[in-house]
This record gives sequence, C-alpha cells and structure tokens, in this order.
Amino acid sequence: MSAHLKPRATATRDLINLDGLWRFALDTEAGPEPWTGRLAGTREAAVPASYNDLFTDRAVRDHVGLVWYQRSVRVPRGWAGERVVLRFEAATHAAVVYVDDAVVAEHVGGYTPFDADLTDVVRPGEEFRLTVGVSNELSNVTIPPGTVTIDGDRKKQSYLHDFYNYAGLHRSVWLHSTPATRVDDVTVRTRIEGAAGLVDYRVDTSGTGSGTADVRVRILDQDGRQVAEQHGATGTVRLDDVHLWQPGRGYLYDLVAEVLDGDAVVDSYPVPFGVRTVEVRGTQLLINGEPFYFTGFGKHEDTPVRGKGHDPAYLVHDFELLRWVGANSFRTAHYPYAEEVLELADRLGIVVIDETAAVGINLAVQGGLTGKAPTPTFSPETFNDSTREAHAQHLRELIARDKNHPSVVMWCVANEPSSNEAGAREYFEPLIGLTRELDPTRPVTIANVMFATYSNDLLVDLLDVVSLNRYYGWYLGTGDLEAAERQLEGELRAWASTHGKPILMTEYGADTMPGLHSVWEQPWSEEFQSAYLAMYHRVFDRVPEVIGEQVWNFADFQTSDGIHRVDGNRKGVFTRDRRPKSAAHHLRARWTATGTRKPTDS
Ligand code: BDP
Repeated sequence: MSAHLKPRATATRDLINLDGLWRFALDTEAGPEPWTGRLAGTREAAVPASYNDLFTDRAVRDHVGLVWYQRSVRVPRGWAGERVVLRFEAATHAAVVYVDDAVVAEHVGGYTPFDADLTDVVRPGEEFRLTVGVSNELSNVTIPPGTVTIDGDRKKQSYLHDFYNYAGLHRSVWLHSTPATRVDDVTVRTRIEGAAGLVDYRVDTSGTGSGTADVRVRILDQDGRQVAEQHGATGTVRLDDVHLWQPGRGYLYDLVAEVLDGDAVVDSYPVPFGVRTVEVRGTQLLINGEPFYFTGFGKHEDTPVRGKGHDPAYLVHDFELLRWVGANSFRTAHYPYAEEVLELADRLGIVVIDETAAVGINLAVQGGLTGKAPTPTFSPETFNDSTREAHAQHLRELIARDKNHPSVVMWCVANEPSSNEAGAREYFEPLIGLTRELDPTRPVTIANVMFATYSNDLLVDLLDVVSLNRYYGWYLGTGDLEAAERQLEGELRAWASTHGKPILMTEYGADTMPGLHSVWEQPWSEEFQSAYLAMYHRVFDRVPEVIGEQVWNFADFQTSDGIHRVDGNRKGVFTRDRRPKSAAHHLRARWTATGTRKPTDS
C-alpha cells in the first residue's frame, strides 16, 4: 500500500518508533520460511542503516538477494478501535513484510515509503512478530536498473550507477494509529497576490462512509498562532501580509487538517508548508518572482558504517557545512532522500532539486567506456514499457510524498539517461507529462549526460531547465583547463542560442585526494580541484543563461570497486568524514558573496 502522509503524533494519532537493533540474517542462512519463527543465527543489524558495512563478513557486504530483518512489536493497549498502520520510510530496493505468518505488504522501490494496514491482523495489547525480507536485486525493470548474473554458486550484481548499491532498512520504521475516519492526504499549493498569500488546499478523507465528512482547515503561523480558519475539503485561504518562504529564510506555516463530527474533532493532522512561487520565465528561474541563482552541490546519502542509512547527526552537520560554505541549494542525486532531509531544508530555507532514482537508463555510456558496440538503451530486451511503468510508479510515490515541501523547487526525472538515442522520446515524454500532471506547479528537468548535445538531445524541448553534467578538464582532456575552458564555454553558448532556456550546471567536478598537493595544479591534487572549479566559475559568469552551479559532489562517497575509484568517488569538496579540501575555501569565498543572485548581476 503506498503512503502519503508522514506519520505524526497528533491529538488524534499515536506514533511508536521501531528503530534500533533487529535480528538479521542472509537468505542463504535463514532457511525456508524464516518469517515462521525466530530468525536463525545471532546477527543483529541497526535500523536505520545499510547492512553492508555493519559486519566484517564480506559475504554480507557483497550479498545479492534477500536479507531478513526481524523484531517483535507490541500494539499499545489503548489502540482498540483505532486503525493500526506500519510504515516503512524506505526498504532498499524491495520488501516483503510479514506479521507472524502472514504477508501484510510488498513494495518495490528503495527510496519511497510504504504502509501496511494491520488493523485486522493485530490486537491491541498483544505482541506480534514482524519479519521483513529486503532484496537488493536490480533488473532492467527496476528503478534504478542493474543486472544479476550467476557465477558458479554465487549471484553477482552489476549496475550502471556510480555509487555503492547499499541496501537494507535505510530509514525509520513506525507503528502508528489513526482514527477510522481520517485525513488521508493533504495537498497545498500557494500563490502570491501583492502582500497576500493564497493557499489552495485539498484534503482527502477516508472512512467517512457514504456521507461527506466536515473538513476544517486551520492555518497557524510559525509561532503557533491561528491566522485563518475555513471549512470544506477544498478551497483557498487568503493570508494577508503573508510571510513568504524564501531561500535562506524558510518561514513555515502549518495547515491543520481536521475531520469533524459535529463539534468533535475526529482526526487532526498538521502539514507544514511555505508560501512561495516558482516559475521559469525566459532564461531565468524565479522564486517569488525574483531570479534565483543556485549554488551548492549534488549530494549523496552516504556515510561511513551507516552507508545510506539516515543519520540525523550527519543531516545537521551537512546542512551546517552547506551554510558554512555559502551554498543555497542541493540536488538529491540520485534518488529521493529521507523526508527528514526535506523537512530541515524547508525550515532552513535550503532550495532542493528533487531527483528520482532513475540513474543509469543509459547503455551508451557503458558501451563508450568498454569499447564494445553499444547495446540499444531503449528496446524490449533492455529498458522497455515495464521499466517505464516502474519509473512512472516511482514518480507517483515521490510526488505524493514531497509535493508539499516548499524547499523542493524542481523535479529531476532522471540522471544522465541516453537522451540522444532512438526511443528516448517515446520513453520519457509520457513520464515528463505525468510529472506535470501530478504537479503543475514545479519546473521539470533531467540531468543531461555529455553525449547528448545541444544538437542531438531529444528531450530538451520538453523540459523547463537545461541541466548539464559536464567534466571538461577531467574525463575529457584531463588536466588541460585551457582547452576545457574553451570547450565548456562553446557548449554552454550553443545550448543557450539553440534552445533559449535557463542552464543549470548540475555536475562539474574532479576527483581529489585530500593531502595531495602540487604547484602545477596536477589532476587529483587539491590545487587542481580549486583551479578546475575556478575555471568553470569564470565561464558561468560569462554566460548569462547560466542560472546556477552545483558541484559534484558535496562529499566523497562509496562506489563499487574499479580502477577509476580509490575507496570510492573522490570528487567531494569535503571528505567522506566531512573535512574540507582546499576547494571548499574557494567555494566559500565565492558563494558567501553570491547569496541568491548571480555574481555578475547587480
Ligand atoms: C556523472 C554521474 C555521477 C558520477 C559522476 C562521476 O551523474 O553519478 O558519480 O559522473 O563520474 O556522470 O564522478
């Protein structure tokens, strides 16, 4: 069952967090039907965390297939008559959930939440055995894709993305109650009219039988003072003298959606929201009518030991480093991040480009790197209608979860697909259309790969912003920043003059070993990284259509093993443990002066 509202404790809802240590076993050790009893073995795994780096056993790290998590859960006595729901914020990449001996949920997609309604299978006051099988297997019809091969008695997995395929229960697990008659979903969209904010809202309810429930919405300001109240499941609330949500100043209101039975409040659920607009006009992206210049990074959810497990300490520290370095934005490369990340971005006013997990819809890159004739990316045997349907479902779940976050200003439908290849348009046009249908308020983009040029890209006219990932001076012409400067400028100007759209640099960067220095600015040295970034910045400042710069990457991150990687990808401006390389100081000087306006704009 897909999920909309994040579980919260409210006057009408209780919430229990199930994080901690769970029993853990690989499918190869767990025996048949491991959900029917206590899991074999003595391993315990932390939730939330990737399981891969927790243990010293390589068989766990490299495991391909299912792993099992288990714990017992007691339903509170007081929940009689309530709906009882289990919520997984993320199980990467697919999960099957058992309560005692029965399947209660299955979900595919590693970065979006899902629910299991347990109302009819558990009893208040009693304990149940919760067992979850989590699979890390990827295929041509999963998002992201991958390939599993059999090598003797082992399964091996390869994939087309440049980050380690961490898996497991990466985010919190909750047990919560809701009233039977309840708020199911809330959608908030905002407009600005002079000094007023217009809040268009829609509240979906369930369990109200054939009668229509009375819905009330109350708007509270950041100090908790009620500033508006209105009845009706849909409507528009006007907020005079509104406090706008601004980059760097994340003012939030709460929309409290209530289901009433006479005077009694049957259910109550608050949705934080900000009043702001986003619009692409000409070659600019406007937030609240003002041109916005993006500074920041493509990030990853990646930390030592935890892998992709959500960690509130790293969240706070990463945002603190963003502030320190003067960044005003980031892209959730290459998958939706934990919702807590967006909530903090909402509060702090950090601007987010929200990306799907569709990374690696591209067989041309692999062909190019191995010298073999490329396999077509879009074909019945490779990425096909079923892949596109999985991608569509992923978009539905992403937009359902993130639609109300003011920090999110743009959807990124994919990273570096083969958008110059036959079939790209047939694959992507319906997905871009679906994104716009699900959310007509935000611009849509795709992070473009270098092989898809201003003259052969098949998707650019469908998108609002041209987002480019480019590595002149690194993958192309390594070390020759003079040539790179000419090529980069030439390409940016060609996109600008051919397509007349705003251009956002969503990736540019160079692998850098911290502590390696060179008076000649040699590749891999800290000096080279700074010189490389400075060169890109000179070019951005000369090309008026460039609306922002997001360095690849915020921090070093783990990848699969390979001759191009030294314990992972080293393009971080910070190391994996978040220490600055010297380029951080270059960025800090530029971005603290930039704020939200392009350095060349006065
Ligand atoms: C880009 C990808 C990104 C990689 C980066 C790199 O979008 O995921 O990590 O290249 O090679 O093509 O560092």
